Amino acid sequence: MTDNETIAAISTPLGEGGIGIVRLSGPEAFRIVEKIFYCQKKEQPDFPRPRYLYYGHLKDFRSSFIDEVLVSFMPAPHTYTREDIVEINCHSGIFALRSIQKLVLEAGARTAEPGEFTKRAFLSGRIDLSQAEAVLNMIKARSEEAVKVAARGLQGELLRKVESAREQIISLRAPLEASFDYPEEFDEEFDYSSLESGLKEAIGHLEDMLKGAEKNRAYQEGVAVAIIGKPNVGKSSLLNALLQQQRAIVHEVPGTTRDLLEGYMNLGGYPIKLVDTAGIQKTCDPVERQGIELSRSAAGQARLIIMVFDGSDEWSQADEEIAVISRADQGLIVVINKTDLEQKLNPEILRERYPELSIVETSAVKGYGIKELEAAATAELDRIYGAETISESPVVASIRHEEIITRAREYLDNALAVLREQPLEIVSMEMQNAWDKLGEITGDTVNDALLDKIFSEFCLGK
Ligand SMILES: Nc1nc2c(ncn2[C@@H]2O[C@H](COP(=O)(O)OP(=O)(O)OP(=O)(O)O)[C@@H](O)[C@H]2O)c(=O)[nH]1
Ligand SMILES: [Mg+2]
Repeated sequence: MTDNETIAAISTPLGEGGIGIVRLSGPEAFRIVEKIFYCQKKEQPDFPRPRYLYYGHLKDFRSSFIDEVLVSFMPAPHTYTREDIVEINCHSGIFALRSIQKLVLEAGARTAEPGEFTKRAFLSGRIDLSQAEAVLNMIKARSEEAVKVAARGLQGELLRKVESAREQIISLRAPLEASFDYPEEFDEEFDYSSLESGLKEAIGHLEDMLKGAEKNRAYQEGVAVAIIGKPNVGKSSLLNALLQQQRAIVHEVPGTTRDLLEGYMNLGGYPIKLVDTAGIQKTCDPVERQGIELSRSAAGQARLIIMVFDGSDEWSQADEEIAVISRADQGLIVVINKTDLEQKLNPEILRERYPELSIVETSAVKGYGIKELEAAATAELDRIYGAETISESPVVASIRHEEIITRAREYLDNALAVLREQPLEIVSMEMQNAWDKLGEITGDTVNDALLDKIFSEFCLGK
């Protein structure tokens, strides 16, 4: 299935570092590197020995010295792509790496597309699509928990669960199909009840796979948390305190923050994208109004809202407008800030409005209550995503997988619904649809356009 070209890419980050790697994969990989690699051991009859590290240097076609390198030759099929692979360990610098990349292209390789090494690993059957996506998740993981989820995907946990669900569907369909092919042998009443209980069991398995999926996805993709409030309550100060850096401009003039400002942090293993927003109030200033629209849209997209009120200021209509912003499906934390100043805000107003929440009191300037705010946010995230630990939850960690399993479950639901009402051919077709759909996770029933889309999200060189 793979094309026959030999691909090459810089596989380490492009920057200054101890070691950089240029990697080649394909049938010409050895010959291409042998043209430019100079090494004393080259005359030995067993050169190049598999997975042996050769010291030498690279020269271009005008015999100019390029770099001192260590090169390993890994013959197919026991490699990442199942093709011949060569890795050139060189000095890591942008120009050093680029000049080696240019050299291997001159020698006959072509530049790899993003994710093409992993795509070849998939096309050659070394890994399935769920494992290929786990590779991507591993690279992009922004917390330890995200790494754990990706590692489980990489070891094929999702693959095994999906395959067993598909096998279950096949074995349920077998008697159905036999009754179509040999109707004379099935003149007795069809055994509806065992198919019914089998379908229910299969639906139960798919539902189990979806449990905890949202939490896994949160670990993998991160959680958007928006800080909202009227102007000057200390939103930017709280963002800075949480991020422990002077990320946002803080000023006594209300309306300081005009644009959305993002910072990244970790809360209880959840990678958080913390968004500071412009203070929301009625205004005629067109620029401020645009900023406020952005604030409202950031609040709308957030999974968790940190709603900030100024303890040193009396409750006002502007606070009233903030208090109605969060939706029932979002997490919410209510903060009274500026508790180091004389308090004019009556906290009862908030307690009555949010009887089920504990209200966090902070002073962003003095650093009071920041740990409590973090703990409250972590507890709220656990509440949203379910507090079960990661090892108990399944390995579904992407919206793509979630949608596929949900769709497959719908097909099985349909099969169950029409079981005693419609011809068995319809039941069987719905089961076939569920089986096909699940194949999109492993890559068994996936089209080229979808494959291209998935692999285009990879970085170059992977
Ligand atoms: N005393 C005291 N002052 C605070 C506290 N938090 C913020 N401030 C001050 O309040 C002013 C406004 O703070 P910001 O963090 O800029 O407030 P903001 O909510 O981001 O304001 P806008 O961006 O204008 O909406 C600044 O002068 C801060 O130093 C606090 O806990 N205690
Ligand atoms: Mg601000």
